[in-house]
Amino acid sequence: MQRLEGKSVAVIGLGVSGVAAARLAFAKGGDVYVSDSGTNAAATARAADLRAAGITVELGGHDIDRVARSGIVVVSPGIHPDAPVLRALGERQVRWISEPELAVQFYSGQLIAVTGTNGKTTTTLLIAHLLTEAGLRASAGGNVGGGLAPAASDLALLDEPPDWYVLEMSSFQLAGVETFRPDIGVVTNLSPDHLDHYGDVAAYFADKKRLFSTATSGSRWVLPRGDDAVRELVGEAPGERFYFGGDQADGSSAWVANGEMWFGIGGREEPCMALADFPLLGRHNVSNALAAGLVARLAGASTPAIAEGLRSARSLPHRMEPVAEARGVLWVNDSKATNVAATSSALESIDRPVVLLLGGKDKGEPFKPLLPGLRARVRRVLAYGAVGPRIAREVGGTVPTELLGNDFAAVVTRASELAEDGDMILLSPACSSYDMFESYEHRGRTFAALAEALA
Ligand code: UMA
Repeated sequence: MQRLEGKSVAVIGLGVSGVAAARLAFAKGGDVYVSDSGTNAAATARAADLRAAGITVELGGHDIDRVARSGIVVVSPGIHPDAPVLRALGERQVRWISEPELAVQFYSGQLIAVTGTNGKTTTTLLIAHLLTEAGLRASAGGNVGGGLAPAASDLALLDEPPDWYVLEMSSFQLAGVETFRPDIGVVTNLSPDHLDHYGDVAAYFADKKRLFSTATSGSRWVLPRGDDAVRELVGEAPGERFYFGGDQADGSSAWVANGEMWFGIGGREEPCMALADFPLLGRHNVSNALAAGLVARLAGASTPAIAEGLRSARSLPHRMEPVAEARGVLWVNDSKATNVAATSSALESIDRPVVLLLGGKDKGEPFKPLLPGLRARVRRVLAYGAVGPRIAREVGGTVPTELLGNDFAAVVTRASELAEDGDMILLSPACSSYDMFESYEHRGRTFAALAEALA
């Protein structure tokens, strides 16, 4: 699809993806109508910007008749399938697509798509970094969020189109793909998630599976070795499979042996770099690096260039991000860990004693699954915030735990008093932040500022 002249395009939702889709469709000549059920200040400001550009915007509801008459309907990923607007469209048998599905119609280079439950953002941005460092022209975007990379549609409007588009794809976005066909598709891993959106795990996996719906014999898939859920997801999809994380003997193309990362493609086995030289913290990031390096090899980057790129990789904000170090104590901000699985994975990947800040808003998740990680690595749990008393009840009998209140500065100060030479003070709270902060970013920034002051 090169132009949209004479086509009416309806965009549902005026968040980051709605704005990007509307701008792209308008730039390509479409007759664009955007609507959002909200009327808050952010929506009003976005509406004003789009209207100034000449786009029709409605706030406070959706004109279903108008949407149903549109040639193309783009739905924002966060809108639940049971939302009245999508039910109404469903009743009229109106087909809709997701924003990246619109975007890729206007891409001129090769597409790398990254999905999975954890590690998507790190892997996506690392792939783009490795390709760029190797002298290839690459741009990253998609679900990434947090201002770290643009929406998929924004990449279609770049003055200088890249040769490689690297898109992070959530299950919500994959739910609305039709022609979306990655040249290289990556699944980082798979475990239950988003159960507040999906009725069950099967529905979540079914959307992820759409990554493979347009596969051809020319498709290339980068997959974790030994992940049964991923193997089932890929099924018999056409295309060549490349595995990371196993070992040389099991046919993996990227693996760790004797403390080094290795790549082996086309019968050529090459050591890449010592794990000790890889700057990102945690074992899960080694897995992300193997996946990203393997994609870069497939895209034509040399192993030495990948080693250079991995050496200069930097952790993303709020994801196992070292924020201070003093007197042998490392302060790490993992505020993005807003559920128990994320905190478990953080604990699994650390090999030094931890003073752990655990707490926030109560989402109802049990904390018992944290016990193995807590027992193995945690010197003391500091339970704080609205959910603090429940944490103290559920883990306090097994692991040394102190119950603190809602004064975050006091919590961080207490962590500083408790930490000994060689320890890590880790904010990996397993809860959302809304009892005390505006967002996980706000919580992470506050922690980093306090850490810097105390260290
Ligand atoms: N809305 C309606 N009608 C409704 C319901 C909602 O108009 O019936 C409106 C809301 O008022 C709101 C908009 O729709 O204005 C919702 O937009 P959205 O929730 O889809 O959010 P966007 O700002 O468009 O951001 C989305 C992704 N958000 C979600 O999937 C929830 C962003 O991922 C992504 O970065 C962005 O598109 C660009 O691709 C964020 C995310 O949290 C980072 N993703 C989840 C995750 O990673 O776990 C999936």
